[in-house]
Amino acid sequence: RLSLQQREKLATCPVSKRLFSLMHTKATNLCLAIDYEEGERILELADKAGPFVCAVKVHADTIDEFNESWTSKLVALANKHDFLIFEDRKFADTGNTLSMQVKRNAASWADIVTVYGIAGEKSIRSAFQPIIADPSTRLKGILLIAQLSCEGNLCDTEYTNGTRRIAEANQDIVCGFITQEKISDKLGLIHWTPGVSLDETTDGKGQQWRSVEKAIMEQQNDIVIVGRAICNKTTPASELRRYRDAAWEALSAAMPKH
Ligand code: UP6
Repeated sequence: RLSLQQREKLATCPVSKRLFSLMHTKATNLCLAIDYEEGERILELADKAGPFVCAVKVHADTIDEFNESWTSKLVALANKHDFLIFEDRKFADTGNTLSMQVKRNAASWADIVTVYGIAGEKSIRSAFQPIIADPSTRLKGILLIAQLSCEGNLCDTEYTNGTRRIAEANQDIVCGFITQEKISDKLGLIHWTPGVSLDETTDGKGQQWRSVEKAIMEQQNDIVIVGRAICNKTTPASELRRYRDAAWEALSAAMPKH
């Protein structure tokens, strides 16, 4: 692997350049998935987590009292701690609809959103390129969902390969992938992986968790996305440190020293 600074030079998506730089500066490749329903609780944990994470991931459509006042508080925390705001909306539709959905639901407050590759390159590019190029919108990159962590999911090899091709051909707007393993050799693209826990292997609802070490060293992902393994513990602060350290140690071991 190359260093984060070398990869920053190769990246063309604006959010990826920023992300490589802040990962290096803050020494973290941990993304915290805060799936609480109470908006205030999310903000409290995001403030505590700020120094340990490169991104905070939310699902806007699961949050009580989700509104502009809440998003402006989250943006203030992201600016204070220098982390990305990740709205995990998992968009999948025709280009015109995608564009309308993104403008209304995410572009003004999220740095990055997830999108399925299923609708194809033209729909994705026509919706996201103008939004990402607009200096007045916060959104500066998308993550294509290449693989899912849940048992029995329908992302087969053909879908994953098609999604990889869309990402590689649109690196000005695509930051990288949601995936279980490294799928592209393009070093400007970033592999983000959910399904990570150091204590449990399943939630009994289809989710499959594996260790940080497996996700980064064996499956060669860059960023781990950790949710309940941190957020549902009685002491999230100590878990944040534990997961940040484990993930950073694994990534550092795989990178050149200079
Ligand atoms: N997520 C997955 N797997 C995927 C894609 N996304 O778990 O393949 C999302 C979930 C959740 C988070 O929607 O917000 O990542 C994982 O949370 P957990 O660690 O609590 O399971």
